[in-house]
Amino acid sequence: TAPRIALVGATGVVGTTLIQLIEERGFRYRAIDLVASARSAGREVSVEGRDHRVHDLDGFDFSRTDVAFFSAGGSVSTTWVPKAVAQGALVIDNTSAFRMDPATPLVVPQVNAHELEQRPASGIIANPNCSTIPLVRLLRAVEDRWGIRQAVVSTYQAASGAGYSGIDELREGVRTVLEDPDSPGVSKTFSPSLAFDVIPSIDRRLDDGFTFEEQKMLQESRKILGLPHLDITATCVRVPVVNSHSEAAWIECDAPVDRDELVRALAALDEVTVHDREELGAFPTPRTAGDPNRVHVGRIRVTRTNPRAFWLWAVADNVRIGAALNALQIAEALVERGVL
Ligand code: 11C
Repeated sequence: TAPRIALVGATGVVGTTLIQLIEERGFRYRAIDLVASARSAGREVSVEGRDHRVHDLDGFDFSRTDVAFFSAGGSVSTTWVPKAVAQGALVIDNTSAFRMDPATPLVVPQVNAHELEQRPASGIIANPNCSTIPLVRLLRAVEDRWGIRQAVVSTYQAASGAGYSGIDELREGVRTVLEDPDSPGVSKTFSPSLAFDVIPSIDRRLDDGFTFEEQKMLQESRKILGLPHLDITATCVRVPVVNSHSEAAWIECDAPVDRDELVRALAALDEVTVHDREELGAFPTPRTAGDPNRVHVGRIRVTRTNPRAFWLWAVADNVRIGAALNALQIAEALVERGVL
């Protein structure tokens, strides 16, 4: 029978998108509970044409839940995921709280679905960071054919990575600065204001000068790909884009790379579109890439001075591919394997 599901963070940008994807993909469930903080509890949210009252997380009983999706932030997950697991729910967690826990698989179904054959020891399956997911989906194919020696990545991350408050702040900041170019803009979620600017700092700063977001790209990629020595370094940058993260990656391989073969290998991947026409405008951008359920790749260039290395440009909807869709695809894979 279909699972009983709970969505924690149901009114946030990831929770709202998860509901849309459940509807779009026809994910079958026996019961659905929408759960959120006290601030949003009591609201009515429609799922497949039926109104559901949002429950308060404080006091919610997970003993009637088969699988709980958590996307209400790291501190909510740190407190509540262990309680949900203790009450018997399997948790798919969208935050960084448990990703590096050795008993918790970190899964991108297109890469390591084999880790979903059984219920994990921790009772938790972690969903990776939104910039890591599209990258590892591409790196898997490169590693298998050419071997990866090193990858250098720059990200161009959208405001929606910080939820509705990030999107609202960008829109309000843009309006404010358009009216008064000397205004400092609006700066609560982002610092400084994101309007007409780019900010080379996402998540907290670590002792070595990298940010936690940059560290996630290294550590999570190693874990998902099962390559503990993989050499990836990143600079993560917030840009004034509403939705969809972009990345420029330079990847040096062990063997020389034939561009045509690389284009074919990437285009053959599940749910990946390679934009490789010669006309101007063939590259993907956050606003023009197209199908938000696919990873879009373009600007594939083998480095002239080093034929073992190449550049690519990737665009992926961070809320879908980078969060809600990946989480739902984990659940779909669990159902397919009879784990749920
Ligand atoms: C951002 N990547 O764009 C972040 C959001 O570790 O799940 C997701 C943070 C995380 O701001």
